[in-house]
Amino acid sequence: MVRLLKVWTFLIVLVGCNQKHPDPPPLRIGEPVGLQMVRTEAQLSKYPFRILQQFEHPVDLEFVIVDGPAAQLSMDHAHTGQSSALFEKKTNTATIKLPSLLSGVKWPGQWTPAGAYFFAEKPQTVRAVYEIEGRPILNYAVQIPAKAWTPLLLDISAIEGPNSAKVGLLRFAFPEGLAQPLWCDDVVNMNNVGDLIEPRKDLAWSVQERGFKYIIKTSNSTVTLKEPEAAQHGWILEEVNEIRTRFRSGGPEKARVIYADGRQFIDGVLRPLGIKPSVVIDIQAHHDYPARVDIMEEFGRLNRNSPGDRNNDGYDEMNGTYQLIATAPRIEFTLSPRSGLLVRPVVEIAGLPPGAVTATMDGRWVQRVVRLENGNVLIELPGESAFPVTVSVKVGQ
Ligand SMILES: [Ca+2]
Ligand SMILES: [Ca+2]
Repeated sequence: MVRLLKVWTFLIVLVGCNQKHPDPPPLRIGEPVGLQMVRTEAQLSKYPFRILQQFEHPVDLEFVIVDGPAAQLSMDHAHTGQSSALFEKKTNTATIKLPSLLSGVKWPGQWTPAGAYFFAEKPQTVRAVYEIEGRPILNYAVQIPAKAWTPLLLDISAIEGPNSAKVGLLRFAFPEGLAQPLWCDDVVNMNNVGDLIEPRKDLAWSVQERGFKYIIKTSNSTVTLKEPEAAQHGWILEEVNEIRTRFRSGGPEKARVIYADGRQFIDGVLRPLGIKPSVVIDIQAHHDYPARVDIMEEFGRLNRNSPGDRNNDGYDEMNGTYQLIATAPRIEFTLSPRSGLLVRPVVEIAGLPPGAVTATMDGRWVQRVVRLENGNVLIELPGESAFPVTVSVKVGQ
């Protein structure tokens, strides 16, 4: 039976793999971070889960082939319902018959990560293999922590070519046999395919999540960022809207901001995506020598203390944004180029009250105005200018 539910576990370990060629399989022991808590429960709850098997009745065990002592239903631990499948000591492999569980279901469609939850009294190494017609296609080893139901999911979307439409077997192997009992409850798959920024004619870019990766397409470039489930230093999405998307990582590169026009800043350094070199020169000059900002005092002030502002001049190099604080429902300011051109400057304004925001630049309407989750207002000013521009932003009529 297929049933939808929301994720409700606290400790989540998701494991993915990105493998294009089926033979030979990669052995990437320990690549996923595994035990780090990479997402909050609230973030995970946005994904629908489908339970393929709950191990509530003896007949449910027929969906598992065990190499070793026969699997049993156990009431000792249950992830859902009353019981789970218990794999005894000395079990070598347990194979889930996904084709039987998924008969009649379109595969994989949007349901790209698939796997199962495990529970052990002590940490347990598990190798997860996704097999099609006897050949391992995805292959991962991960350590399940002690005393916590932990999902081990494989990224089916990483499979390309004719194999992508075939339902495979999900094999869990235990090196040298299990030295302790292991409980398995819920075989699941998850739908995390979605357009974060839909491809549209009037937008120069799109942002999609598929399996354990983000795909950002700008007009001349495509960037694929692996999520922490698929790579040790994967990227966590922090913000996405029609102006930009922001990611962070625990790896050597910490912060990545990509704007719709292909401007990309990695740890505050401009790394343009598919932008003409002649335009890159102007963007680089604007980044190195940002404009002078004059704000009418009664409306607000420059924020010189944002975390990514290296020299406290009010321009945040990490995000490529001017940082302003409004002290009234409206704010007016002038940006005066110090070197070269202003190239689509982006301004982030804190302190504006809730409500619809409108902005004008030199009397013309500004189209790109976004209210961020934290209440700040993000504005991208259009075009390029060698001269000062005056901007007016207000909330309400
Ligand atoms: Ca159960
Ligand atoms: Ca600065």
